Amino acid sequence: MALKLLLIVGLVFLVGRAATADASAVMENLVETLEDLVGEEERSMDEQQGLADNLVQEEARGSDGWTHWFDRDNPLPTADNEALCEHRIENPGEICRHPSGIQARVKGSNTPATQTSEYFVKFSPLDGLVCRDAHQLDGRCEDYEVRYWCP
Ligand SMILES: [Ca+2]
Ligand SMILES: [Ca+2]
Repeated sequence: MALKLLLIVGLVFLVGRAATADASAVMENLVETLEDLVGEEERSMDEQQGLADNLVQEEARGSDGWTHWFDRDNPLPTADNEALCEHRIENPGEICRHPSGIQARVKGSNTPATQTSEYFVKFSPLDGLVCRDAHQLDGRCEDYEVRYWCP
């Protein structure tokens, strides 16, 4: 890429000195070529980014699109904080950019969070799950684990 640019700059310089009637047409062609090259470079960077995103998702998903279960916190002393932002920080590259689903269950059981009748501050694919002890009738959240769906 750098070499191509150098050649083009050199050509532009020569054409500028030639000052023929065709010079402006040649210049236009060169400018177009330059724009094409820059466009190519940008496209190839986009492709690389797309590839990296795919790899991140491939690593995170099981055979069926779910990540593994995350359990980073315990209800004591104040809350069970299973927020997506925390999971991302602690597990770099393991969760895709836009999870479209979330499942939460009482850790080590098959009891879905939705069946505990506890109140959650956050519970969505882009937030994760946050349960505060103070919000519960019995003063204590269950210990939850969550996983994300990466389409
Ligand atoms: Ca409880
Ligand atoms: Ca937990």
